[in-house]
Amino acid sequence: MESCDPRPLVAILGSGALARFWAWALNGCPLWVVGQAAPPYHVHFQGHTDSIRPPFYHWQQPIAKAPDVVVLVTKWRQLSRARDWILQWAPQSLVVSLMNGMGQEEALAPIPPDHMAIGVTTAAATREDATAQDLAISVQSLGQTFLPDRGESNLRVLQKARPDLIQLVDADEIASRRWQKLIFNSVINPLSALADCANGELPQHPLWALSRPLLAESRRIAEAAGQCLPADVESRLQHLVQETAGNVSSMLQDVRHGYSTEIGAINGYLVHRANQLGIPAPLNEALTRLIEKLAP
Ligand code: KPL
Repeated sequence: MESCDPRPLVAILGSGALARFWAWALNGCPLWVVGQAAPPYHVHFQGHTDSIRPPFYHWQQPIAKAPDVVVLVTKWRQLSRARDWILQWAPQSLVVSLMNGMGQEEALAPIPPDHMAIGVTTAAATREDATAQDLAISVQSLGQTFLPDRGESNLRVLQKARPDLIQLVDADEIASRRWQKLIFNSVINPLSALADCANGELPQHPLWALSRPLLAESRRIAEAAGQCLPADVESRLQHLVQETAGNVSSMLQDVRHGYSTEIGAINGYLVHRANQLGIPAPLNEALTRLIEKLAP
């Protein structure tokens, strides 16, 4: 029987830490998950455990009804599979991308830009899978999630479902937030992956000595690319490190699981922009090479 629920049907693409986070955060909305690792997911947050069992489809499974909204939270290594899935099953849906890094627009190119809302999130969650059947995450920080306000009612409904997490902001603000997140990721992710430690232990690690010059280099690239970043970007970085202290960064999680990382969409993207702009990016370049060697 057709559902008469007026709320949009949401499909979450991915089954890693962030996908489980969103399945938990939007629990109660009509949603299902598409990915590799079938629920139940156990979510540890502030001393409590919630177990959720959203309806689930494997990538290759046919779906019964096209979703209204697709929340794209896969890793970059799964992006082409996610793109093909969207083109096959959800060509008219609104795609909300909350992936790390930059360049999604180009990578998702056949999907028309007016079907896409590229947002940014500072939510932090770490996978804690005990076994392949026992899928768990610990949520370190709910963070904040920003989505571009283009007047879509489906985004408004999502925002209303979680007004504590999701804010709709204008195009300039979203661009600046995406760059800020990119710059923070360009420091925290590779340094934590090389130091092999949780975010909160980074400031005590000798490699953290690189954080200042690296932040300055990434910032110069952003500014040369026309971004105006807040003056207190350095203290915002420190705040993010503290807020996500218990988190194992997504890059370190990838390295520990033997997966390829998102370095190309983070520091690699900054190197690419620096080359286009004719400015040097030695630290971003060195870190990109080191991480590519660590996790090819
Ligand atoms: O985005 C993150 C990541 O790990 O990719 C942060 C916010 C740095 C949290 O670890």
